[in-house]
Amino acid sequence: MKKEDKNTKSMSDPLNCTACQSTAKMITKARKDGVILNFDRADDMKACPIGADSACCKHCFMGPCRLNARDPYKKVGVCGATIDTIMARNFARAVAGGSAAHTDHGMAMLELFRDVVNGKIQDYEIKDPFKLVAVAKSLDIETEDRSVEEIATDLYKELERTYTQVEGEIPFMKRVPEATLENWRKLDIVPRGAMREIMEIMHRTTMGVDQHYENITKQASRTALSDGWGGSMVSTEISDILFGTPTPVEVGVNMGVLKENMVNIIIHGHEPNLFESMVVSVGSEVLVQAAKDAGAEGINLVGMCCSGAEMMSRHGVPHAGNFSSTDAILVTGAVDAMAVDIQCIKQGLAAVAHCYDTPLITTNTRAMIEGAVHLEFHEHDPMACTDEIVIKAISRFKNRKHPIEIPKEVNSGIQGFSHEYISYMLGGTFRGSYAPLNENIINGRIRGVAGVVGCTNPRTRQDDSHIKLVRELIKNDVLVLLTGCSQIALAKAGLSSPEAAHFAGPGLQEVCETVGMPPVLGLGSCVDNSRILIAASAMVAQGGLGDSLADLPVAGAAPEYMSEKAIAIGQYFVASGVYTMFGVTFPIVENTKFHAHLFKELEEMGLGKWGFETDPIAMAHSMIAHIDKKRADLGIDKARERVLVDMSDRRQL
Ligand code: SF4
Ligand code: MSK
Repeated sequence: MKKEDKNTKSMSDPLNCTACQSTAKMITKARKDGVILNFDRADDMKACPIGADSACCKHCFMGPCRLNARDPYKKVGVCGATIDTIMARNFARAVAGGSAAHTDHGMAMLELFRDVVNGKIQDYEIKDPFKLVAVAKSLDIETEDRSVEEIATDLYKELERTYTQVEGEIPFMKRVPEATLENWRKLDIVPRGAMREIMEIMHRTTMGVDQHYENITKQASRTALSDGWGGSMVSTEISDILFGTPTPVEVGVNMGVLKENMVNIIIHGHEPNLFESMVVSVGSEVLVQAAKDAGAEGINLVGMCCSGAEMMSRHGVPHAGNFSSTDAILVTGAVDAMAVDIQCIKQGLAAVAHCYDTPLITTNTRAMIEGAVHLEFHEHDPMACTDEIVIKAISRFKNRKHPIEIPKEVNSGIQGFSHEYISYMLGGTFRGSYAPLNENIINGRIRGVAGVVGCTNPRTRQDDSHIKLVRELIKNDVLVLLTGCSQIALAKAGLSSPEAAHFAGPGLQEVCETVGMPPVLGLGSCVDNSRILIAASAMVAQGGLGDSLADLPVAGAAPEYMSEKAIAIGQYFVASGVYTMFGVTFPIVENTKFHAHLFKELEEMGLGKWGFETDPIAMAHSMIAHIDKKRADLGIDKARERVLVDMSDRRQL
């Protein structure tokens, strides 16, 4: 299923590549400078239509086998595999790849936590002991009269099961609403342990093992759930405990956060430990003095992509842009070093960095790039790496030889809405509660909640679908929760400020104005989609909106996704009961049994379902129609006539 729209337009106009003005300016400059960016490559590289439909298999060397999407049941592979088996296996492997990425990241955070607790690592500490206690309690770990170390040691042991356990249920199943969990037990999709689930999917999708698309999808669900309610959730919770739980903070987003007279350092990737250590290094008096001695006014640290989104949410570190802008920003000539760790790091960055003499520094043992400098980051001695990054950046500043052109755009907004803060914001600081959110959904001021997440993709106009989709949702009183590159797209569009409430429909606008919140709430990085699951569970636990996650008037979307991680996220949202829509393309052939399974039958089994739409307005209305159907099923559809907030309501809020 592939309906690209961008490539039918002329790519000579940068504004057909992106809705981001600063990225468009840098595309223009790159063309003048003779530098190739991801947009140019996307234009030049025709996607293989058979691959885009997932109608090819290269799981053994009797193939590769290619089936015809226009007549999907005419042929089978050499082994006899049908189109449904081939598509299901490819889909399941994407889920495994995405889940492995989140899970390995989560495991790295858990290992850091273990070594902080046992004293082997001295440079980090537990910043949020309250969250430690809350997470421990949620897993029935005894907390009364116990030290932070004792609780943390038990929490580590418990959470390690998320990865290594081979039988039983992963720990955070305790957070799943009972009716949802019972359905998962009945369907036999409760994850046992992430390593086992990913291993099993890889086994079952090799040649000649699992050759029933329904059974393969079952394992894809179990694996995806081990990501959303396992690897990703551990990553979010442990990162909050170690580095602090986000609370709202005003932050500038866009390329204008670069400063011509400062040493500019960009951190791009997904693991917050590198970035946390960078914050310490750029605060070093010795290094700041070295920057001044080199003629700079100081050191300017900014983030990109998801670790950038986490640091923006936790510490108010400015954010320079999302995935599709990571090479374009180097074209400013103002980036004195870009340090990267894992995930979503385009190899093409190396060539662009080389053109502007910007050091591109890889830091993680799992992720090296030919042509980049590798400075390995070790949590036992983090400053050895991060100080060296600063030194390299200062040296580049001193020897700058390329003209600097920094786009002026900076969009200020409020970021850092953890699921805890949503409950405090709506329920009161001393008695956080989801009751006001549920009440406002029941009385119809808020029609429902949408999670809009995921990447940007140079095969479609950057940020455009995110912005149009979200504006349409809030106009129709749907409260939007954002993560990852989507959060950055909406921040750049100015929707993260409370003043943007006037874009919302009358009910949502009243709630936003009463509470003083923006109509879109940014929750952090792509692993922080787990916050959406926790918030949804809290809504069910609060009561009045059904017994299971599948009952809630909610929907999800990743309108510009590009990563296997997004497929894993989509599948764990679907398995959790959410109608989840993707744009750009979907790796599946329509009018097949596997298509009907993902887009219809999963919902009949009490889960959610997939949807696909490239038009963001049509996508919004599919999501709204689904939300309205859930409202009708709950018997709260009559309350949608406009209810004004009176003084007593305001006091209550
Ligand atoms: Fe072809 Fe079957 Fe081998 Fe796939 S597993 S490449 S369909 S023979
Ligand atoms: S960084 S996975 S491009 S959201 Fe998490 Fe953005 Fe997608 Fe990467």
